[in-house]
Amino acid sequence: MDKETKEEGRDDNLNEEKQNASSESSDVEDCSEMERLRRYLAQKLRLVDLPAGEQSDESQLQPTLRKLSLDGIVEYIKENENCKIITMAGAGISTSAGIPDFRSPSSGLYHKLDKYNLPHPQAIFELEFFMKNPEPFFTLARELLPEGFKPTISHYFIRLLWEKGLLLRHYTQNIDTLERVAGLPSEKLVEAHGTFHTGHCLKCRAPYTLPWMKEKIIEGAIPKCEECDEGVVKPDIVFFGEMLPERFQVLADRDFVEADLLIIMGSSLVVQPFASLVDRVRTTCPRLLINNEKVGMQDRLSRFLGLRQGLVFDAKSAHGGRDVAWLGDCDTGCQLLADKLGWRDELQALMQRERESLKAEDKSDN
Ligand code: CNA
Repeated sequence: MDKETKEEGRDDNLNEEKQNASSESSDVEDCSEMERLRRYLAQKLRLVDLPAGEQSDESQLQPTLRKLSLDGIVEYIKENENCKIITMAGAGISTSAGIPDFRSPSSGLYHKLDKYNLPHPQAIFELEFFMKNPEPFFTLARELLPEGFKPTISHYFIRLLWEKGLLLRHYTQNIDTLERVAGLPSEKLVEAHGTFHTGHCLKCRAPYTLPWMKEKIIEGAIPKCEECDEGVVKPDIVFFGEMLPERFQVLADRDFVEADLLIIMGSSLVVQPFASLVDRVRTTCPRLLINNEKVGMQDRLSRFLGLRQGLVFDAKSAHGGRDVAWLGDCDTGCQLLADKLGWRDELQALMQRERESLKAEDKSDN
């Protein structure tokens, strides 16, 4: 190789290095552009997780969990005297009362709907389908009606949180009214998917009570409005395609930013907008899931984009580790939590008192 070729070669290398350098610097610019965008979103929308050390003042001041376990949650509650707790529940807190959930394999209602000949399982709770054919819903309602079902340990645990002044609010997807039966006051309760407690005529909106609807449904009749003589009376449960109650929207906006702890129990966290409530607490608020299975977890795309979405049961996450999954039966989980908090006797006494008074009510009804 002559000198000239060597020089040319060196020039080529230099050019390549310069090009690499300039593409690296444009990469750096791209990265900083991305970073700027992330920060902008973080500030404006509060959607993005910033790396540890760049968190807002809010998160630096707040304590996170020392242990990512039920014991860590217990410690956290004990140390925060005025801990404001939000509970979120789904059908799983009522299965031990004998009411099937939707999605559990084999025992869930969606696996038992063949006899209704539906276009798809969810149709039974779709307004459009109900308007055309209300019969399948009322046949199913006979199985679901709050008839003789008793609240579970989980319901009474939530009531105990209220009695201890720790319950900011209970958000439920359940329509079985068992929170009311357990004695939770209505101002502490958000029935996000409505309730069987009341009903309305779909034509003239005349209101009806649960005992009135119950009588018709148990007889096997489709409840027809006695005011307009035409409309079907539908329990005030929210069907797919209907708006959630205004109370849900108003209180969710107010409550979730206030919460110090979120406890989610017995839900598959797939029905929106309820499921996304878990993302509305502050980034430092610990979240405890008590459920048969892990649910509501951050998906890969959200993780890749750094979006603050879904539960992250991973101590190394940018959340700094604040989500705990306790897997198993809701009643067992609530009992264990009560035991560890030193509330065993109180929970026991509360349940005994309430169950006796429900028995007395049953007797006086018969
Ligand atoms: P779902 O989708 O059926 O999920 C229930 C979840 O709870 C699943 O993850 C189960 O693994 C879990 N689970 C079931 N039993 C237990 C248990 N004993 N201990 C621990 N985990 C358990 O129900 P979602 O509530 O998430 O779905 C929302 C729907 C269900 C709402 O629209 C409700 O109206 C509807 N629903 C309500 C009731 C009720 O009021 N009791 C009954 C059936 C369906």
